[in-house]
Amino acid sequence: MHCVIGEVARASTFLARALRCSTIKRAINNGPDSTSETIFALSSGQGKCGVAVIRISGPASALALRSLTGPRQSLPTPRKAMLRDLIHPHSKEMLDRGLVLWFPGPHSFTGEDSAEFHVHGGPAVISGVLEALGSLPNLRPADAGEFTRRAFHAGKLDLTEVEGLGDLIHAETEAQRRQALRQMAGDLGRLYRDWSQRLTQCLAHVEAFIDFSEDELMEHGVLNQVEECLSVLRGEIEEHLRDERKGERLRSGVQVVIAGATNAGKSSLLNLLCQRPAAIVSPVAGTTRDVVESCVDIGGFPVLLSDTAGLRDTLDSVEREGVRRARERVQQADLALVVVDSSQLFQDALHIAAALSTQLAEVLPAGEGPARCLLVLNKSDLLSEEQHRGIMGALRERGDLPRACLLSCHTNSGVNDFLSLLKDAVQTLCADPLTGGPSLTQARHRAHLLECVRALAQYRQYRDLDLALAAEGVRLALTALGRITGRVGAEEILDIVFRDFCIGK
Ligand SMILES: Nc1nc2c(ncn2[C@@H]2O[C@H](COP(=O)(O)OP(=O)(O)OP(=O)(O)O)[C@@H](O)[C@H]2O)c(=O)[nH]1
Ligand SMILES: [Mg+2]
Repeated sequence: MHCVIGEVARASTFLARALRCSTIKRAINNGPDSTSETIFALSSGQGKCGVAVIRISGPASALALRSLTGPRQSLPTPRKAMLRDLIHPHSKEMLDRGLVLWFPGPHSFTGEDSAEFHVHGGPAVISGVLEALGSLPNLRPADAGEFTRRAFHAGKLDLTEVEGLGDLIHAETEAQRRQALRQMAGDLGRLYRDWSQRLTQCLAHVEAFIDFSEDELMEHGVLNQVEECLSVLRGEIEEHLRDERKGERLRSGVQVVIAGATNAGKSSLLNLLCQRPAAIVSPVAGTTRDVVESCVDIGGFPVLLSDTAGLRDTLDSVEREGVRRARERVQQADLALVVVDSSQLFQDALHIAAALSTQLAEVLPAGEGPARCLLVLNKSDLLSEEQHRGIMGALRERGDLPRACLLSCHTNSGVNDFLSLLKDAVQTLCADPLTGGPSLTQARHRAHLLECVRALAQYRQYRDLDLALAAEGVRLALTALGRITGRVGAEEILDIVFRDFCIGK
């Protein structure tokens, strides 16, 4: 035990010291030639595991490989795993026996000479190899996302692909993984590059017209072609923007709020959906006051569920705040699950549908709530057959009510039907990552695309007044598109994009 604690302490002291050194080094050398440094990091996850992967990238990678595997050993065949003893270059102590891989640049992830050590995933082995690498000249620990940053600078990935890679690492559901893989494969980048190429062509024609039209060297109708091309392009970009944020929603999760009167069974529904007692359930009306959140996977789609305080007038100031928060959540949510106690509903048998409308209006004041909502009629176990039939009949007759289902959080009856209704609703709110064009997945993309559309409007506004000013609009549109893929102004955007990357990626 003592020994393990000692190893962990040694590893963290070493890492802290190495990170301090690397920060100082970078403060001195903050320019683009920081890529002449060789970086290393543990690329697999932290903690004990069967195999850990330590990655190196930069000009001293071959030296590092040789230093740890013995100078007499030849470099491994490129991209082929070789079993080697790993020896500390100074103490000559054996650190582990593991696989080494050699990726000579430019055919590597970063485009630079790179290597990987696949070692046993114990803390002492990992810290031993990291310390051995840190003791070599010109090697330093990598910053968060630095391998990917180098890949971007080497032109291996554009910014949308970098974002796709980041999303893939964070993907928690199947649909998120599909969308991230598609973006990482370059689908979105290709779409934006195609638009850029068409814009570049238009700009070239407009500039040629400005320069040569007086000499009558230009064909007639060039500007008409430009006009036609820009208007088609604008239509395509606007269509791409009219996505109701589906791609962004799939990336960050669908916000689903559970709302309704006190004691309807909202917290019971939350617990049922997340399969754990996330919220307190009790027969006391007004049990939940704060918003209780839980992330769940609904049919491969990420959902952030929020259970809220039951809506009622109250003199209790804490509960009043809870009700205010509940209403705020309802307004922000993509989908509301309006929970109703069906056994209470039946007391007003003649007016079931009217009573449901009233409860809905209580949760979703006109024009304020989310456009989409599902009615969850809970506590069906308390209904007689006849009552059950009465409610189903009322739902059938009133086509203006949202989609509804009758269920019991106690007996689980009706839960499967509810889940498929919920999955349908969530799926409609998200992009389908397998069909259609690629979706924009970040607010950043949207902002640059809107900038692009505005710049194209400048072309239309000035084309008959001042062609040079109109051409400037096309140039601005191109810049806006270039910012999405990182072709333009990358440095200022890079820090934002790489913020979520971890060390070793
Ligand atoms: N019979 C029956 N009782 C249920 C069902 N679902 C919930 N209950 C009970 O109803 C009571 C209230 O449930 P909660 O889940 O706390 O209701 P809530 O809507 O969160 O209540 P507040 O937080 O007070 O607004 C508890 O006693 C639950 O056990 C159900 O399907 N059938
Ligand atoms: Mg509750």
